[in-house]
Amino acid sequence: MKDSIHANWQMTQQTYDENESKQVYYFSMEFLLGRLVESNLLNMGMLDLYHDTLKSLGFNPEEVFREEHDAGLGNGGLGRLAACFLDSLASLQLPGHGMGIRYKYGLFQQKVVNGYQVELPDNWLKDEYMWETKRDDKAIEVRFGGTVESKVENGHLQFSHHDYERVLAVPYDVPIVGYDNNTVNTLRLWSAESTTNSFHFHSSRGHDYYHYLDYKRSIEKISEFLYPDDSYYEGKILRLKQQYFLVSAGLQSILQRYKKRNKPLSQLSDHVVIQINDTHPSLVVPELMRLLIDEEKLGWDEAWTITEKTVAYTNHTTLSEALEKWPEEMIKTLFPRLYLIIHEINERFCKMLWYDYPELRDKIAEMAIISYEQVHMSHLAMVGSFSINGVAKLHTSILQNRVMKPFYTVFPERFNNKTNGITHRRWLLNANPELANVITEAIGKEWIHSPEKLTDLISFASDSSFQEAIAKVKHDNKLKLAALIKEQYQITIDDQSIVDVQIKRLHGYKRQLLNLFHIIHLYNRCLEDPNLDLTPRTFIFGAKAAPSYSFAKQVIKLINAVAEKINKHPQISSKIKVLFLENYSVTLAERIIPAADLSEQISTASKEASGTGNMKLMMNGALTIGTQDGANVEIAELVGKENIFTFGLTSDEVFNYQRSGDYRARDYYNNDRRLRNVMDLLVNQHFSGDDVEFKDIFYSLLYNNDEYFVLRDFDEYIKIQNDVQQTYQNQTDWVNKSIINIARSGKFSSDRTIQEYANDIWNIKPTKIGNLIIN
Ligand code: 26W
Repeated sequence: MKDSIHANWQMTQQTYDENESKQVYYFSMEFLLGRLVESNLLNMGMLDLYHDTLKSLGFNPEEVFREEHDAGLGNGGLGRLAACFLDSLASLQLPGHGMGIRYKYGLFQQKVVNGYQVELPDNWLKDEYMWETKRDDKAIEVRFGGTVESKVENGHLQFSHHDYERVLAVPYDVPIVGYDNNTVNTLRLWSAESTTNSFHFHSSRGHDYYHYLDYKRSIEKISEFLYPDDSYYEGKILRLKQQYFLVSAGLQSILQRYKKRNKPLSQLSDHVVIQINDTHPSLVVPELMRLLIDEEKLGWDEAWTITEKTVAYTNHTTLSEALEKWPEEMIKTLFPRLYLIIHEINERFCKMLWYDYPELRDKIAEMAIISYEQVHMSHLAMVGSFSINGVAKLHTSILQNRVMKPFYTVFPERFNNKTNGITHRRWLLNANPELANVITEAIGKEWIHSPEKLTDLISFASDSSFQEAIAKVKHDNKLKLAALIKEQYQITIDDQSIVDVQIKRLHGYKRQLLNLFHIIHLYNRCLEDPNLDLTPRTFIFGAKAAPSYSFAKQVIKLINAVAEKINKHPQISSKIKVLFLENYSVTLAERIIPAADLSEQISTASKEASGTGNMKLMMNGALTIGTQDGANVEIAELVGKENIFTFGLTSDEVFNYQRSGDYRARDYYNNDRRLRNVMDLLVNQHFSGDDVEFKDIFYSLLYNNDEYFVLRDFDEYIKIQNDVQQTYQNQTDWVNKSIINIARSGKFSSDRTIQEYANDIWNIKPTKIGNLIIN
């Protein structure tokens, strides 16, 4: 398999060069690939053959595939989106590649010990990584620190950089295999290495060898680990170094390849487009300017025209605590030349605002790239790119009308929406082959190439034999998940129960706490009335918390404490089970999602930019219980309000509360007995022998006025959860809704998303790769 991939890989790159196809480079600090053996076999059309061969040799294919370690080079949504995009680019025969970092350690492995999250290093490269190819011949030097001098030469101001630290960036290429075509694109992951010739040995200095080892360590640190922060910005100097390392190595390698085409730099944007995944790689703007001005000797205006036409920016969050702002001093010290360039971009931008937008004069301080000794990366990204996009309709409109409003006034033509998507090949065809088969039997296999064809299933929604087949697949998948849970946790789950899942990073705004309050409320009701008629439910959580986010870690402990109490209760445990599955990852998601009935998408409205787990679950036949947030809004539009469980504050209501300041969490506590009965259990040692264990959670709700409106949405959530149970009791009705959800999910294939990026932003077309003639 590897050989045929490598042959197609070479062929693809050669064809791109010969045809001079325009190339997209997707710059991202994260690529959350998961495993590749099975998905590559699937895309190569060899999965069935391998299955049969392994079986005939006496192996269990699943056990064999389990040997592969997940490539966990991402935190959550942003990183997994990048991986889905690569799959779609290759499958649509588009010349698009990833640029990332080859972290020695991926996202930490999570263990749950005594209910607490413990983080262990993810040493994914311990055994050789079969998919990567090291390209020493393509190594590039990246420079940090030092000083900059300027002098006038031939009437031009020239800058020279001295006393910098040299870091060698070595690329490791991973092939990205398209589905049922011959395309193989590249994910280029950069590793930081030192060379003895970049270190000055002085024979007179006795300790040089130790200095060298210190130096080597300090360089290798740059690509050592992925920061486990998701939606929370921390100004760590090493993270900034990582960002520049990716940007500088990536850009230099792109320019080297471009130059082989013998075209003038003025045409760069006809051949290359750079999409930046959030602001993390936004130093591409000043770095491209530096390369064009200092190395290629272009003038400022020409360099700026090229840069602005080449770079495009995607925003993935409006949370103010997640927007990157680096201290001016840090940028100045680490990248003295880039600092001067950013300063100049800022001066020109602010002047332009002053003269061309008199109505915005009082907004200049707020819009500046550098202000109050900080560099605002999103401002830099917006000023330096020709396209600015959000990731769901609601998110884009919040950017335009609120968070980035003055920028929208200045650059209205730059803003656009690209609703996220997921690759249906991994998340349906590969993760849930039984469902894929049932679909194909009903409507043929056209949907695999054209996922929007899934709408043909609509006419089967009330067909009883089709319903039966769909219900059987779900049940079989529950049995498989039950077996995994039994093996790992020695807990038996009821295969007739509603499988209710919330799988995503742990964060206040995602409101795992609201889900848990519903569970505790059901528990209280069972205690009050042992004969309560409750449809059995299995609540599944999967979530990693950032190691420094103590609130999130306490929520994990609380989930586990509640689980312990309920699962051990002699009567209640037959109706309710609560499971916190440790080490949530791409691979675990592939096991849970096919078995899910209910998809929890309950973020505080306005806070979840899009969500993509919502799409994966929908595509696998789960019904959504959700707020009107992110892409949930578009799911509701597609399936109709009778096929989704919507509740809670709207984003406008949330903004109004925030503006007026008249939300009073305590009133909800005082006025709702059920809520009081739930919350009091947190601080009266019911779930933990320790009465201070959960007090921070309790206080955040009552004394810090419940930032995420958990108490406000509690009542509506309980009510709609009751509707869920009612609907589930009528299986015909439930399965009918489930089929409608699957049928409408084709819109959320990342093929649709990538086609929109290709048409509206990148202006790229497919390049067909010929068949290799193998004699
Ligand atoms: C600098 C710290 C930091 C790290 C990561 C800040 C912000 C991030 C990401 C932008 C957070 C993220 O993953 N955002 C998610 O992106 C997904 C893909 O677009 C969306 O579906 C999620 O709603 C959004 O939270």
